[in-house]
Amino acid sequence: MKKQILGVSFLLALLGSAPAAAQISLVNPVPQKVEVAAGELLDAPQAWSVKTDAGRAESFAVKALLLSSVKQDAKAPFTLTLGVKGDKSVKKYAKQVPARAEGYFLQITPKGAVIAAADEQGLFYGVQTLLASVSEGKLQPCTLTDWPDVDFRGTVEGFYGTPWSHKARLSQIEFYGRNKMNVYIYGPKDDPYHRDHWREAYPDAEAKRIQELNEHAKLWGVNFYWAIHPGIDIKWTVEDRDALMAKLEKMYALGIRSFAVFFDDIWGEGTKADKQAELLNYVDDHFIATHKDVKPLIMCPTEYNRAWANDEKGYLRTLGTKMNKDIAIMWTGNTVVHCIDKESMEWINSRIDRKAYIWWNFPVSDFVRDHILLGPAYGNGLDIAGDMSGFVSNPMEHAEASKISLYGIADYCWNMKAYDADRDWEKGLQAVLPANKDALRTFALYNKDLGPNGHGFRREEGEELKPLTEKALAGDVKAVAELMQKCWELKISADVLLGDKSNPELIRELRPWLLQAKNVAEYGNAVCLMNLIHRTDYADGAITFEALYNQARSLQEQMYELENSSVRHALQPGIKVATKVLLPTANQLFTKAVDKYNAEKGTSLLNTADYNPYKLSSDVKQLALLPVTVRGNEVSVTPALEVIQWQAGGSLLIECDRDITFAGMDFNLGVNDVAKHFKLEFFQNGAWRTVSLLHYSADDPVIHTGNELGGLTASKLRLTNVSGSDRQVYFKSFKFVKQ
Ligand code: LOG
Repeated sequence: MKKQILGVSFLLALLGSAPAAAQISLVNPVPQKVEVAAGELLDAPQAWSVKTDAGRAESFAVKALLLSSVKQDAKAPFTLTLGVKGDKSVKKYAKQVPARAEGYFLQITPKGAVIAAADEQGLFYGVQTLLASVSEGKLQPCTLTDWPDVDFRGTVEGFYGTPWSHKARLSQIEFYGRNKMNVYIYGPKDDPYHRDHWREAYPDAEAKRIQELNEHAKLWGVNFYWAIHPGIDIKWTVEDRDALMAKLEKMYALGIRSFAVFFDDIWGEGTKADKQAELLNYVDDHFIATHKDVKPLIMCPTEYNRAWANDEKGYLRTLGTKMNKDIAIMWTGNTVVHCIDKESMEWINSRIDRKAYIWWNFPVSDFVRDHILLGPAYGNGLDIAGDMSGFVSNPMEHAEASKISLYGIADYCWNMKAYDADRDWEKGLQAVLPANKDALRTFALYNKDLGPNGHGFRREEGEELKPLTEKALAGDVKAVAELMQKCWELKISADVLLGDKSNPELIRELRPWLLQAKNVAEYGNAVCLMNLIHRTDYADGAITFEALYNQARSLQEQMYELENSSVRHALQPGIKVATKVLLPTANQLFTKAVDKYNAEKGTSLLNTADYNPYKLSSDVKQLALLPVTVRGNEVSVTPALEVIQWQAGGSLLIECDRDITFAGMDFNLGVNDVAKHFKLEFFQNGAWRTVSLLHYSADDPVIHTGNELGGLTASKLRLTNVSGSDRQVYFKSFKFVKQ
């Protein structure tokens, strides 16, 4: 029996890569028009001679050629003729140049290549296309005409959590340039000089880093937007207006030429549409318009998605009518995290009287930090290029891992109609980890979905396993053996990746999930064997059912312990892998095998698979799905990010599966003097008992409990809004300590 099980070849996982494709398929984004010349592929030249007008030779576009392994040699027979429309060098090709900003014409023949572009940015992109197409040492004679569908394409570093490192940002910018994205909006929520201390100038060292990023962005054809987030405490006064202008001038002096102002995730004074419009018009008229070399201003509104838009109060229409038309307005879609379609574009555009600038909240994971999102970027309409002024993705704080989906997003924005998310997913994996693409692919198959979350945004994961899991659960032995092979594939991929030396930064980001994947895979293996071994009367040589059962139980615990260990980062509620199909199936198979064994052997082994002693529930919608996590004696609820609408009478309940004795507790709703509006109760001996709440000081929002909590033993606690009215608060932290 054992032989039969292990005979299932798990080596298959490592075999089979895609067949060699034509050189143009190496290019990202997919070019708009390509005519491939008949005949064989040629060897790429070892050297080329570059012909441009004198003035053009120094441009960033021509300099980008220096990154190629092909040398420049004035005597080389293979010539590269490069120029922008109007240049003498490409005069002959003027008619072929597409009349589109950033467009270019590229012709490759055995004797040389010509790139004639609409502008310098187009020339840079033509060079990128040429470089990508020869990157495998082959030359594909062809004629290509190319331009972007969307004018502004890129990312907004706009998530909560640890901002990207300087090194990660440099690498992102290069990645954007290579994949023809032209926007990087710098707006990390947790950079104090962006948000909490927006009035203050950057200290010198930080200012220098921003300057360096901006210079780097110029080399890669990326507009570095610096964003400011003043809404949290702005007063509509001349002083604050001047403080904003002064900060923008400071950033201009550093060399920044593109700016954004964000008003998301705030409440109160800062949310007033007419005031926002008035302020931004002032910035537009007295800063943007007076500096001739800056890009149009971008703003993120407070009502940045349809679910939060109050049409009757007319916030968006006010922006639409009052705010200068050249100021772009960002939009996340029907909800905070949502795919975008034609209908939703029409809805927003008709209100803001301009084309919305899309802020797509994918693959950002700041609201599901226990997951890492390595799946394809799918779901947006392919017919909306003409309805938007820009499209930026908000990525994960895991910069390198985000590149898998960003690769596809770059393509989507450039050539929407031809977009194929699955094809780009494969290409993106290859681009991010060429040395171990297959292992990354296998691992990524189990890291696509977000799990249940407050935004209701889910991704496909494990669809391909379903026929197998259904059969396995129905008792089909072959299916169970095949499922075991899948677990082996996952374990092998995780080990291979942990040993990868080609992209250490990626492996560092993935590490918690790689370790968890090994647990999940080993658990899956144990459970599959538990389901197979009954056919040999629950023992196969030295392997017994009970030994496998003990192994599976131990792995359940190991998974829980890893989730609550220091392997996870500070704000991360856990480490989840394969939660959509593989792990739930393994859990069901576990219960099934234990039940069968108990029934046949008269034993009473525990059949529950999922272990978590704490359960949170809430009728405050935005709190209902927040995970509870444990570290040592400290139990905490994962913070929420956006403004919480805590209705009158609404409460948050945490239940434990046993009595616990409390040592202390505090929480932070982000508002001073708010303790009086809430009631905290503990369930003790069949009744609710109230514990007092207080702030230690008037300007500290943290809420503490009275002394009566210490030593109190209870199994549940409940926090209720007793103010009699709906309250807007944050949910910045919530923790209690056990004795
Ligand atoms: C924030 C953003 C955050 C994202 C996902 C916008 C405009 N703002 O709910 O900083 O990364 O959602 O959690 C947001 O999306 N608030």
